[in-house]
Amino acid sequence: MSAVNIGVVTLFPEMLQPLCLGGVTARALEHGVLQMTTWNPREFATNRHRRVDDRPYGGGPGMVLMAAPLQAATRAARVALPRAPVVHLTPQGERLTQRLVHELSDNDELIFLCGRYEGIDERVVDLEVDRELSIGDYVLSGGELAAMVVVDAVARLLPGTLGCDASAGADSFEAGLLDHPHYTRPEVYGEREVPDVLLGGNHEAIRAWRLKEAIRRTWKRRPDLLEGATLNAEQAALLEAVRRED
Ligand code: 21W
Repeated sequence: MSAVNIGVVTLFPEMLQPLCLGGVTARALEHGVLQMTTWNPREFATNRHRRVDDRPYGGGPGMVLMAAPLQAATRAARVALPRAPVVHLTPQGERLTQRLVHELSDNDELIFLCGRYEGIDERVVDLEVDRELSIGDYVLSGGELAAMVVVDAVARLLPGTLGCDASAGADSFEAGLLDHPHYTRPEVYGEREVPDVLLGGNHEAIRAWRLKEAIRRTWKRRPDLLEGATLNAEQAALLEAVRRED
C-alpha cells in the first residue's frame, strides 16, 4: 500500500488532533501518504436542538447514539471514500492484532465509526458497518482513542515511515515473539553492564542471543503467544534451553 485516506465519524473531532501534532502520523500526514477527514454526526442532526443521543428502548442507564445523524454522517464519509470499509470501534468487536492491522492497511480508504455513550443504534451497524473492532478488554469512554490506536498502527506501515522500513519484519508480534532487551551507551550505567556478547561484534552470536532473550521473555510474560507460534528447530532448541535455565 502506498497511501491511505481515512475518514473518522466522531462527535469529538478535536480528540483526533494529537495525530496531526507529532510522531509517525503527523509525518505521514505532512508527506501526504496519510490523509484524514472527520465527519461529525452533530452536523447532520436535523432536529431543532441538533440532538444526537436518546434514551435506550427497554430502559436502563445511559444514552444511545441515534441512527439518523450517525447514518447521515457515515454516508457522507462513504461518498467521499467510496472504496472504504466501514469499521465500527466497539468493545463488542473482534480484538485488534497486528495481523488485522496489516489487513486494514491493504485498503487505500478506511472509515472509522466512533461510538459514545452506551453505544450506537444497532440498525446503523446493520446498514452501514462492514466490521467491528475492539482494541482490548478494558473500558474506554468512547471509540476515538481506539480509532487513534488503529490509525497509528496503520500509518507506521506506510512507505517512508519508521515501521515500514528495516524494522518491519523484525518487529515484535510480526515474528510472534516479544522483543529482546536493548542497550545503548554508556557501557556501564549505575554499575550495570551491557551484556558482553553485544560488545563483541560477532553478529551471529548477537543474533542468537537476541533470539534467545526474545524467546525467554515471551515464555515468561506471554506464554499464550508461544502456543500459537510454529517454532523452527533453532527456536525450539532455545525455548528448551530457556526452560532449563529457569
Ligand atoms: C464502553 C461503550 C462500554 C459502551 C457490558 C454490558 C471502542 C472500546 C470502545 C463504551 C460500553 C474499544 C456494558 C476497547 C472500549 C468504546 C465505549 C458498555 C456497559 N458493558 N476497545 N453493558 N474498549 N468504548 N458499557 O471501550 O467505544 S473500541
